[in-house]
Amino acid sequence: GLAYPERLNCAAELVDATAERFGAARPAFHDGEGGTWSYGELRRHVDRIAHALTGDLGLRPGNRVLLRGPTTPWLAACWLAVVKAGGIAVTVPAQQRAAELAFTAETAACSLALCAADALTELRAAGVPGLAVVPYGGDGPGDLLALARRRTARPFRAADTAADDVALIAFTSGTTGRPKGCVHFHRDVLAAADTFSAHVLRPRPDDVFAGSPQLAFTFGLGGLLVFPLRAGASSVLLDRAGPQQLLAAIGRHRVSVLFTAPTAYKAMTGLLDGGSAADLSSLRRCVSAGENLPDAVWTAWYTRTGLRLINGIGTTELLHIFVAAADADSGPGTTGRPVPGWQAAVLGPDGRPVPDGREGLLAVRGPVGCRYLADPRQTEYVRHGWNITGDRYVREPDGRFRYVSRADDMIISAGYTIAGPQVEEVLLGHPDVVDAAVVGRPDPLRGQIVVAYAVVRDGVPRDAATAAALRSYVRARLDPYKSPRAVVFLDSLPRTATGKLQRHRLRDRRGP
Ligand code: 3SK
Repeated sequence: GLAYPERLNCAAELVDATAERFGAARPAFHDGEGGTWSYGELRRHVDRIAHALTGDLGLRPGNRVLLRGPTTPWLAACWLAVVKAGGIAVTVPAQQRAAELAFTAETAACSLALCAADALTELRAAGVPGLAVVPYGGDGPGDLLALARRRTARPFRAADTAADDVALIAFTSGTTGRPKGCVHFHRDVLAAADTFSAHVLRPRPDDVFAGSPQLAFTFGLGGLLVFPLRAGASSVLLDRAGPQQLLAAIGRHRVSVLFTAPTAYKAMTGLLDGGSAADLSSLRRCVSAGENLPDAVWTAWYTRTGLRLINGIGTTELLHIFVAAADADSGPGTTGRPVPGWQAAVLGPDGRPVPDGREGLLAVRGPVGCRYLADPRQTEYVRHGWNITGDRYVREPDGRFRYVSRADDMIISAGYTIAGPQVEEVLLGHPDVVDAAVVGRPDPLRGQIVVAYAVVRDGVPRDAATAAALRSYVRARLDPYKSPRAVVFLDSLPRTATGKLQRHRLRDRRGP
């Protein structure tokens, strides 16, 4: 098991202890413009900011601090400084708008907000009473970094936090409704690194990490900040991290560890197939999570790069990945095994494990637990002593777990139960289909009918003939009742900021 000392500050562990263990001269962060900070520089920036937070801004242990800005080393340094000073980091996605910002700041009871100087308008428009907004990275005298520069260069003594004092509150991305704040301790942050990263990813100090998720999402916080720093490695923090920018960054920084979602792997493969030049020779570990990984995406990436994607499932509630397929376990159609330190089971409706090969709800338990901030949905997530993720899975006789669908993605039509994602996966294999979502639409005769929303390649007619071709393509590969009764063409599918499909928005659509 994981044994942490009773007094523990995860930011001090990630910066100070790593600098001492691996050397202060080693690179810690690269920005998108060619700048690099060593661990020594990172430590000095974090300490000066922490002095300014506690000295100029009156931050006290336990205060909640909203963090908002593009993914840069300065945002990461602010996060580390807040946590090192005993504050609680509440990072929001850079694109979050006023109404949502107000919801987050008020729900998490933030008293201070640190905001990139060029992104203040929306936060000011949120008008949260009692929230002091301090810019960073601007040129005003009250700018956090100006305050930090005027502060002593003496090392900052980390707040004497307990291992189970709160370090961060992360909000779920809202695939199923109103975002929920998830509370995580200092030890949870290190536990994510000491389970998934240490045992499955196995990074080395000379690794260079990069990826697309923002630090507001725990997928990104782990993959781009916590895991590289815990391993003495470095991380490329990119403000813009679309598929094109990722491909460019991999060659430029000799990236060896990549964290992104299946849609980005699919888009990168598409760019490479379309003739985009990219040097991927430095890559050795590629992690896919955030959504189910379609078989076609696994295979296309493997064919292109020779690398077996590390497929994982994680949640904001449990901070990071708890079931993963790497190395020999990795292949199309599997999420692999529980990460060492975690247990997983497939439960039936009575809360008991079902036999291998049978479908049920994925249940996990391990070193990190789900603690919602005052939300009654806690008792839906934590049941029978397990965390119920809301995903339907099968455990195969070889002990690997196979994804079926989100529990609420099942379509019941004329007495048949159909997993929408299975139909999507088939549609995605069609050469004209760029993106697809399959949901149930209420129907007086059948209860529900299967409806496919499809994004097709430029130039492909969005007409009845294409719809019929897609339906017969599915019929040729799945039981006929699974074939969509209607096909609707869209320019793009509704997705959250993390790229997760929002099927509920399609289910709520009236008409086509
Ligand atoms: O959002 C997710 O699905 C996720 C995936 C991996 C790690 C953490 C998270 C929240």
